[in-house]
Amino acid sequence: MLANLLNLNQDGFCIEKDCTFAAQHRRFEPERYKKFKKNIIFMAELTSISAQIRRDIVRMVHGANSGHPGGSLGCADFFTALYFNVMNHNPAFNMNATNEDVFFLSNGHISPVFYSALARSGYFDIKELATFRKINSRLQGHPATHEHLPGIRVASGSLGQGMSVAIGAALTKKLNGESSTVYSLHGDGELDEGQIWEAIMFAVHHKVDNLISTIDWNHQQIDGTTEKVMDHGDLRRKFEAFGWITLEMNGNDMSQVLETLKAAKSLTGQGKPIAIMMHTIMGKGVDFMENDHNWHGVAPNDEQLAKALAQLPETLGDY
Ligand SMILES: Cc1ncc(C[n+]2csc(CCOP(=O)(O)OP(=O)(O)O)c2C)c(N)n1
Ligand SMILES: [Mg+2]
Repeated sequence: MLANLLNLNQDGFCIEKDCTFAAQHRRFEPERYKKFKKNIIFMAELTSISAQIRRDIVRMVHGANSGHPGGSLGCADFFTALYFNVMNHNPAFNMNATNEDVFFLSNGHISPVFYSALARSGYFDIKELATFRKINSRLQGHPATHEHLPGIRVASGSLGQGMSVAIGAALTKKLNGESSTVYSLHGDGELDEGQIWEAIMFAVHHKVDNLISTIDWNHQQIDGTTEKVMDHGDLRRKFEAFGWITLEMNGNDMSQVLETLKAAKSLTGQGKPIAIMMHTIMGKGVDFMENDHNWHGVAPNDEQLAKALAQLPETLGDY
């Protein structure tokens, strides 16, 4: 199945344009070739996980006839990289996260991608994804701690609060002498909230250098483009002006996401918080949802679901 996704033949050799590279390295540099082959299969694994997460998202939102597919689809690659490669975390969930990396979702409306990533990485049974937004489900529209869903450490959905929470956790880890990292994710529309900018200043003043905050810079929000609703200008320069270390990446290119998150990790411990400006496409992976704010929080109907699923390969098996 992975071979099909990447056009590898039965021996794992690339059938497409990288062939020449593969053939050369196979013949002349066996060690380097082995590394290349391992990498390409590893990337295929991550890409196949994010494809399944995208299927989960549209099926969950369709099943509930409500929810937020747009931002969720755009952030599927980021969640895959975090939960399947970058973070040191334990799916045998422990609220305190001692000696673990922690992630806080501040833009809580994109819960479908969060729930799918948690289930797919072993926090709870993938079958539970079918209960999304149903009465008495632990998978509420916006994550809440009183549902005791493994992986959820804070309620979110009321925008603007998650960076303050992440800073609190990051300071706690420093006080406890822990070297682990705190990650947070924010929508670009979410940056309209004043509390975020207080947190941005606070993190610099208090040298919160074990925090990596990512901004989903998709230029879309609930009622239109961010340029139309509230123009942020050059977000990267704003974070820099406030004193953060900043990085930028294409959040829908798995290798860039991995590289940038690793670069961010290597910049921790230098007295400054780190922000990643993540360019994504709202609705990524479903052509009629892409770049359209109307898919911020609307469920696909039966026909739209079928069209969407035809574009999203089932790689790990549907729930
Ligand atoms: C404090 C607060 N104000 C308003 C809202 C309503 N609201 C929900 S999502 C959203 C837009 C968020 O935009 P963005 O973070 O860019 O999300 P995207 O559309 O890209 O998924 C708004 C205004 C909210 N959830 N919380
Ligand atoms: Mg947005």
